[in-house]
Amino acid sequence: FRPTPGAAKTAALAEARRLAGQVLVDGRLQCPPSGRALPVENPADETVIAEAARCDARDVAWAVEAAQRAYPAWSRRPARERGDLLRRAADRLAQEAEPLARLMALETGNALATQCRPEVASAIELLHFYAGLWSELKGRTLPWDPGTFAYVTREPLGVVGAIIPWNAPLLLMMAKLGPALAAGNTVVLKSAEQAPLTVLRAAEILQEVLPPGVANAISGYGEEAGKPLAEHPLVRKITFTGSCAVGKQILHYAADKLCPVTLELGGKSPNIVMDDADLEQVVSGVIVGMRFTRQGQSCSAGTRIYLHEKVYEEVVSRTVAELGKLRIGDPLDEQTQMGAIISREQFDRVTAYVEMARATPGARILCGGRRAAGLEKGYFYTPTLIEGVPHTSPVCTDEIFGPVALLYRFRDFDEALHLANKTDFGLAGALWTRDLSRALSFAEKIQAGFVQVNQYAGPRAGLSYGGYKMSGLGREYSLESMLEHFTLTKTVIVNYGS
Ligand code: TXE
Repeated sequence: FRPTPGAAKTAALAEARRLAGQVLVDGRLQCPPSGRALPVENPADETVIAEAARCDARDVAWAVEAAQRAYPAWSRRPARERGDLLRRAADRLAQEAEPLARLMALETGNALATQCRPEVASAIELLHFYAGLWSELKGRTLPWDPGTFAYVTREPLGVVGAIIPWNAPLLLMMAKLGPALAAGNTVVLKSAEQAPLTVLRAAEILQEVLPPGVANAISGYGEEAGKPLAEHPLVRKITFTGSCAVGKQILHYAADKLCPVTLELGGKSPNIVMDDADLEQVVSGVIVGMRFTRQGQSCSAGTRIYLHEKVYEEVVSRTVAELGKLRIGDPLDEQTQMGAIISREQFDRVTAYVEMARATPGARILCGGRRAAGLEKGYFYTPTLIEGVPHTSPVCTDEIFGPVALLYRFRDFDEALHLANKTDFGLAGALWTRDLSRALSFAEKIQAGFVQVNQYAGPRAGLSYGGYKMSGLGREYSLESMLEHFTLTKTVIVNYGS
């Protein structure tokens, strides 16, 4: 049974109001000590849907202390039991998938059908993945000096501080909680001020299965809640997804206490189409790559598109035609393929970049470049393709994080590769070709952490995901992410006498 958009919205609004003002700390939904609130907006109609908790340093300390109290028992629990609890938690999320997806559509503006449902499924898959990794938390023994027994074990770090953005709240929540909890850490997770409710509801569901204090979810602004969380002396690991600028600040906070940090930051990823590619595949792949079904608000979006001169005109005209068919509108409507940009601030930012391109000599807007017609309320922007923007322009060097992609024409592979690598970022990249040696050469030479040939999918459970250069530090979604970023090794040498 699928309710009408109106009924789905009413149900999601009721859920948002039930969660208002609260955080999930120490095993239950409760109001934090400060009792302050921040408005959460529906980006599709610009109304306030609920007042979420606006945590400050005192609230953060209160949550971290709860996580610290839960740590000894959780870390000592057999890894297999932790895995079992996480698997049951993932199963509970699966039972609540539809209301979670609706709440997400309400507060993020992402379309229910094309973005929110698939995201909930991916988040559950990711938690299942980490739940199954308990047997990988193993150490090793070494043949050391005679009469000694030497071994290396893995231990959790303690309380993890996790800070996430709004663009994929549930997936990013599980990308942090999954490896941290599986390895025996406890967590305080701060959601983004624009999208705290889905995370809070998911934390409440996890809480039905997990011991109190193991997984805490708080909300608030970056400076007020994120900074004290990262700086708190009991937080022994920080994992962050967000902008480059804040990522750098996080490193500064961590420096004072020498705390390890994982950063998943922005991107401006290249998508290169050779003249021997299957153009049918290319057109849909380029569109999927731009992530316009989530308004381009994805760190892995392929927003610099390099087309071989022989196929340029054809790919451009077919892509423009396909983008014109994208149905933009109410995120809760089953027919909608593209929803609203998260906030007025992001909408204005996207608009400013497009206007900068419009004013650039030689640049041409091929489609979009304006607010969606007939949708005066809400932050709806049309899918936008621009050609002729110089590689030195901020439109090309900055991550716009909206439905805007740039097109470039090239003559040969080396030129395309050179331009593709001409960026401070290095998160993702793709090449479309039937030539195997070219594909492998691209994989070798592209400076990016997530590389694809003849497809442009997002991260999936099991395969490492993370950036080169300014796109971040560390890897997520994989076994390495749990072992390398959420455990410490300890070497023990026992001299038992010969
Ligand atoms: O990110 P911020 P914003 C990029 C994208 C976007 C831009 C701005 O280009 O246009 O960032 O988005 C918390 N100490 N990405 O403003 O500010 C904040 O509360 C501690 C790429 O939303 O980085 C939120 O929880 N925490 C990205 C989180 O950091 C702080 C996804 C992200 O906010 C803080 C999102 C501080 N001083 C945006 N300041 C990706 N990699 O996918 C803010 N925060």
